[in-house]
Amino acid sequence: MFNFFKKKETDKPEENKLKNALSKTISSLVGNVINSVSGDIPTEYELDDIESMLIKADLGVDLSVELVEKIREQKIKSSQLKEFLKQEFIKLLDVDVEPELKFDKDKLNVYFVAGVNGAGKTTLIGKLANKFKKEGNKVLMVAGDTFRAAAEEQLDVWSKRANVDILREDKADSASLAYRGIDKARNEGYNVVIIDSAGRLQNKFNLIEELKKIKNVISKKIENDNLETLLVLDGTQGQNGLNQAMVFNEALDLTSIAITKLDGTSKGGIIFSIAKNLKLPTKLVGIGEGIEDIAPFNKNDFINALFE
Ligand SMILES: Nc1nc2c(ncn2[C@@H]2O[C@H](COP(=O)(O)OP(=O)(O)OP(=O)(O)O)[C@@H](O)[C@H]2O)c(=O)[nH]1
Ligand SMILES: [Mg+2]
Repeated sequence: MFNFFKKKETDKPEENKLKNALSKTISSLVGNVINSVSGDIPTEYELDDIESMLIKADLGVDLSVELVEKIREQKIKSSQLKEFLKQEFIKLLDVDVEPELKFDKDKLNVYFVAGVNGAGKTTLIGKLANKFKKEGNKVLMVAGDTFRAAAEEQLDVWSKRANVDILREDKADSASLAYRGIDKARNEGYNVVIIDSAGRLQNKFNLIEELKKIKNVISKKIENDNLETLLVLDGTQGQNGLNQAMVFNEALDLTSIAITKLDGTSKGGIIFSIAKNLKLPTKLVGIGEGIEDIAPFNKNDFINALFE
């Protein structure tokens, strides 16, 4: 049984951890909004304020305007505002796609991790490798960021922390390294391969072309295996992340998103914006710099953390 992605009813500490990490987002998206109204029905002035607050929480302009319009039209009372927001947020997350990270213990599971520099790719790979390893899997990391000098070293440190193997090679071509990583996994009985990639090349065009090449090579190697193409977005970057996601999705045909650095940001509204605009599931969230600071993105837990 792969426990990491199964909800554990008794897992209160995990829920508290998520709630703590989200504390600023909870204020920006829910607390401040609810506290901003005083009378029976929100006034026009208060509605304007709510709109600005939602935009600041990175829900996106369209969505913020749309929500406030609904509050106005449906004559939502101040006392109903919290429940109204909750129901709207639940609807937004109700994307019609598998929300759990692909994993099948009888297959080779390949995770190709992409994202702009500093988004948190390498850190996420360390955390994810650790989780998979603890669940009894044989994990191989591939140091696919061959561009930045210290990148392999950084992944190496994470491989030691997580106690998993790594395939690295100075100045290698990253697509060919990914190719060899999958071969190695097949030959040596690994069931999880996590491939890191560069976040910066000479320019953005080169980066996207390079990532496309790697994805192409990986796709050709995938037989009856699982491939998850994961985009890592920095949660503190808000709407910029949405634009990045569109570009990466176009190039790489993403299957999921991981949002990092949700701890300490008030801009967690980006999760709703992504769900609405991209129709791509957020499957993981990063909630700190430590190896355990990762959580599967569970819609109910997220909503509960925001509203309870
Ligand atoms: N607070 C917090 N910091 C994080 C989280 N994830 C990553 N970081 C920090 O973000 C910084 C960048 O993380 P990396 O994992 O190196 O990012 P990257 O995408 O691999 O960056 P490049 O290799 O330069 O493309 C590091 O200082 C991490 O410790 C998170 O969930 N919360
Ligand atoms: Mg990196």
